[in-house]
Amino acid sequence: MIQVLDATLREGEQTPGVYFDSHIKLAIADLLDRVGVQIIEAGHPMVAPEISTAIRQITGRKLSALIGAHARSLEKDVDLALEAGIGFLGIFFCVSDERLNGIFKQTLSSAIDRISKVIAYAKAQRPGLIIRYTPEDTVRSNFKNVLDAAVAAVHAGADIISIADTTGYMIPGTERSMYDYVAKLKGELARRDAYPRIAVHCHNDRGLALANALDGYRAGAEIIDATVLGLGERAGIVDLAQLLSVLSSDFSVTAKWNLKQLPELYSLVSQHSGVPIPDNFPIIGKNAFTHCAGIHTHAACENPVHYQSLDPALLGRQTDISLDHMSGISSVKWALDRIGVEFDTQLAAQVLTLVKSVGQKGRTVGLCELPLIVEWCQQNELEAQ
Ligand code: HCA
Ligand code: CU
Repeated sequence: MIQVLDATLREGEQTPGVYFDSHIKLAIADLLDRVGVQIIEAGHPMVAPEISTAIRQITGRKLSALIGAHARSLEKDVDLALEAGIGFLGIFFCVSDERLNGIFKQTLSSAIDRISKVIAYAKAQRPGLIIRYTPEDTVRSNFKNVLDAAVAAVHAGADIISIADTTGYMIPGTERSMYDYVAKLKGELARRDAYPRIAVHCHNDRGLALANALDGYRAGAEIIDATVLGLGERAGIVDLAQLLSVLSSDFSVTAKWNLKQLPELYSLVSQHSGVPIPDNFPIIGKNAFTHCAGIHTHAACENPVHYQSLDPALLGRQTDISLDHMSGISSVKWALDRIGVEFDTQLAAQVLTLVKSVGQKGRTVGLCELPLIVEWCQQNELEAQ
């Protein structure tokens, strides 16, 4: 069964300017738990004492989700994470030749030693701990280095190997395919008697994070990382709402996710991150299920499926129709019905004229403004008699 790991409180806080106060972190964790994500990566305790405390408070809430922390490949990071009471630990260490030679000044075998020691140390401290090892920038690192490090990590006690596309480098259907990478790594690990669960962590630098994550899933990845609003370093990672919606509606995943909680979660995170939700943001944006042009609204009023391939009810939302310069008589008919005004051809034509003229000023007529327009049209009609 596929598991979704939400990293809003860890990767999401790596968005420039984003920091969630501790009480907001708790509220976000609660909502993520209500959405039903299986793993919450609650932070990197070494970053600040407040983060350690917040992780401890989140683990103290006894949520259904597994609560995790992020750690470098160092015993002191592991100790701090364990003190926070976590059940999941993500340990990362890059094993690309460029990074080993240029930054860490280490050989591959000493890096692998370090990774194995830290993993074995963490497992010895808490045997039930679920450990993920991530070779950072996995997909651009030498495959042999990744494989050697992953095999050693699994043999030292890692349960999960995460394939990180740290720079959003992968492109489906090319030689940089996440599908091929997952398939190849799984195969090679099995040949070395290592059978970890595979996770994918896809950055969105090319706008392909979700496509790459789904590619990884089709090849057998069992954990996908995401964040609310796709927050994270640079262009961020996979957006949680998009991921859950596509898995639920297109891949028939029947996990116990409650997508109706997503709008509340998104508004909380948007408010406290200062990152606005664009109107045209898929799934959650104001316009995600709103039809505009007359031809569209005419067909959508008959049956929304003509212009909609996702059911807004999944999110507890409804199909909407905007009233502006593109509107047609069907849009007005729909809107009059919504505000409880009986349809009349003449009235509707007048309302449409006014709606279009407001729309040409670059504004949409809201349903609360519509009664005023109706009244004005009726008054105008009376005066003309
Ligand atoms: C980071 C990089 C990371 C790590 C992912 C992981 C990435 O910010 O430390 O540890 O699984 O994209 O590689 O987010
Ligand atoms: Cu990342």
